[in-house]
Amino acid sequence: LTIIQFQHPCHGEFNVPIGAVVKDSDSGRILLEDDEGKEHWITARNMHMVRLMHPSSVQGVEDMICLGDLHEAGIVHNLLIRHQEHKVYTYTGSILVAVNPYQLLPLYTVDQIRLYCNKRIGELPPHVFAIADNCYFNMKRNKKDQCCVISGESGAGKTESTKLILQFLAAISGQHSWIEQQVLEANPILEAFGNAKTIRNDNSSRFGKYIDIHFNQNGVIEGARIEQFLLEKSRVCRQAPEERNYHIFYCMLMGMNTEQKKMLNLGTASEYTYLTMGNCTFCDGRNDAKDYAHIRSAMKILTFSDSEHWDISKLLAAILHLGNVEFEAAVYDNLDCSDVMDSPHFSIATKLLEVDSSELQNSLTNLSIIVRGESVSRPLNIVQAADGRDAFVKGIYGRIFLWIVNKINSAIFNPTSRKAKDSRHSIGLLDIFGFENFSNNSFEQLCINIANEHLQQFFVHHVFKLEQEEYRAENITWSNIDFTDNRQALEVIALKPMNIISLIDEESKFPKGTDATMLVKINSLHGKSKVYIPPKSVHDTKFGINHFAGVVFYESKDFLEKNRDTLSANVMQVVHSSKNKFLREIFQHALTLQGLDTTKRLSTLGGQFKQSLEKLMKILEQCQPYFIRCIKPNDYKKPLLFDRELCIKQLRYSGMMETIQIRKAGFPVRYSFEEFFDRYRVLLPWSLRQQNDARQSCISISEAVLGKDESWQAGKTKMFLKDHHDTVLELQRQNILTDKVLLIQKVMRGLK
Ligand code: AOV
Ligand code: MG
Repeated sequence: LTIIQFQHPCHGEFNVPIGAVVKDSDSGRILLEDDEGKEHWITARNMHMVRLMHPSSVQGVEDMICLGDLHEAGIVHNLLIRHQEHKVYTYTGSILVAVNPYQLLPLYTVDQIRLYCNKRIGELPPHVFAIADNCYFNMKRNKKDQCCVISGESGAGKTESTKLILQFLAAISGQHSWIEQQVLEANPILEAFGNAKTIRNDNSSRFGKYIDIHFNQNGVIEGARIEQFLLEKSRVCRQAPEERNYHIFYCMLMGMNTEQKKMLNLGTASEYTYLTMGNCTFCDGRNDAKDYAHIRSAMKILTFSDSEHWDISKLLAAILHLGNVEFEAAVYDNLDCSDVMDSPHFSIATKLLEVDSSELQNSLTNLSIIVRGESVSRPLNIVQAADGRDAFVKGIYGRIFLWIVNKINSAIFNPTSRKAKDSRHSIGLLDIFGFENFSNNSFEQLCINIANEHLQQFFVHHVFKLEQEEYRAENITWSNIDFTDNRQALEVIALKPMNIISLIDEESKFPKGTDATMLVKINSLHGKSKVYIPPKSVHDTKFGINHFAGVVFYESKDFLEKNRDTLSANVMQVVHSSKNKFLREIFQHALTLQGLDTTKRLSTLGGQFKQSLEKLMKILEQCQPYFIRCIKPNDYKKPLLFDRELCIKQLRYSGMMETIQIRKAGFPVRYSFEEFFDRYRVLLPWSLRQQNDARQSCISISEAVLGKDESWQAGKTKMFLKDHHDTVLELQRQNILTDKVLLIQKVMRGLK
């Protein structure tokens, strides 16, 4: 059998060769079976499309820098055959590529954790545990904070990878302590309140998180801190078809006992408007009742008291009842007005929120505005009233979420652990919402995609730019590798003066600004930019952005309102006069979190998000980063289905091809001569120990251990190595040190 590649004529944009074996032949034709099992006859006329595959592609390789066929077809073929063999992970040097298997594989057992503990990358088959272990090892060895940046589109496996790393770190840091348990149990709570079923992912993260795990001098977990980014609040009131609201609502309704439900007047999910907009109240493969029990026990572990849990439940129930409140049109003084329709839901909501019923009614159907220093009340029509109610609900839910994150932090954050900063270090795990492109995209998608744009820039900057700049500065023999840089796009969208986000922000602060005036401004400033695609006509409200991962069209309607994210003064008044202490507390707490007092103007959602992203990027820049690229193999959440085009698209925009090239040619591991000599002096041959030139000693060590080829280089101030050199050096050092210890033990025994 010959393994070959052939060009399939009908693959359009994704026309890359497919791997195949020759099955049969007859006069002038050959029959190929491609790597998905499909058969194709190739005639003599098309034989030029067929070529031999490199032997390394036949079995596949664990590290793509060893791939002989270094082109898209080779990469995809390698991932595909590994995927078919349930091999989820593949390296590109120390960068991990993880293809979502969509099935539970026996890869994450206690035995596997033990196996990967204290092993260098490359010693064992690629694994997310190996990345976690090397993060931990490097933190201790280099005494430097580490971070894992996990990227990939929605459903690719970022959140699962994050959980696996956390589980591994908790296991190897080794104390089975309360704090480790608490850090692990924070997840089910965050996911209950911040994840939901979307069409892309049954457990889609609707917020971003950065978990910073703090270790003491001995490498034991001492605490952690969770930073959250921009929860998608609109989901509380509205869900697209086949999507759900946040898990917690369904879990609560399935898991609470009858008595509790009676106290909150709750029924089943199908009775609530807010839970049925997507026409989907169940999610295959999830057990809401069981999850509720887990959430409850996790809350106990994280020191939520029973009364705090009850306070949260009351507000969640109030949200559901408010969602069922309807408005009827009325006309007073020739003005379109609205009244709250009579229903038990309104009075139950009033009771749960512990507010005055007529005050709440008044605040939902009227708007106070200040005219010439005096407060004037204006009636709202039924649409405006419903919008106001939704804004109130989103305000409550968003603040519950912030309060919960803060509560979790107060349990897991150990303030003393950050004091002695020199001796204690951390590993940060970044798990944000993946790149999204739905048929209808709004302000939330823009924010999500900007966050992904930032991450891609961080990757490009680290893997391509910094690295090549350093080669030049250190006089390393190097031929430049081209790469696609999303810097310019990011500048237009979010960084340079008058960027798109800042224009949206500016228009939001402008009292007369509308979505339409906002579009006019963006058009006039960016109409000619390659990054921005203006609406097709004056009536069109959609604009496009050319992101690194593809063009996304955004519906500009409601952008300003979503960005302003304010509640009317009437609603705030109702909150302040509420007898529900918890309701008052979460509103007060949110203000202190933003560092604002009530008199100051709240900053916009986009503004806050931009600020928190920039802060995050600064933190990441201080760390030694590891990258995990999650790939989604198909759109159907199915095991063993590998959609070649979908994968090629993801590999392309993530710059995988160039990444393999630079990792193959480059020297991602760098040590100053002093660092290198300090650590590996034991590897210096005896005959050369008299040398006192640091550079020369490092070269001698490398020649002795790594050989005299061109695969490593000595620069002006540093040694430049490949990922596998680091592994070889560490293993040899370990061996020599172990031998020495054994020798000393032997001598000691002899002395006795
Ligand atoms: P995401 O975090 O990248 O999407 P998840 O980590 O939630 O994606 O993964 C989506 C689903 O894929 C999970 O619920 C699992 O069913 C499955 N999955 C992922 N990784 C594995 C694995 N290693 N083994 C088995 N199944 C897996 V999003 O948060 O939507 O951007 O926002
Ligand atoms: Mg996720």
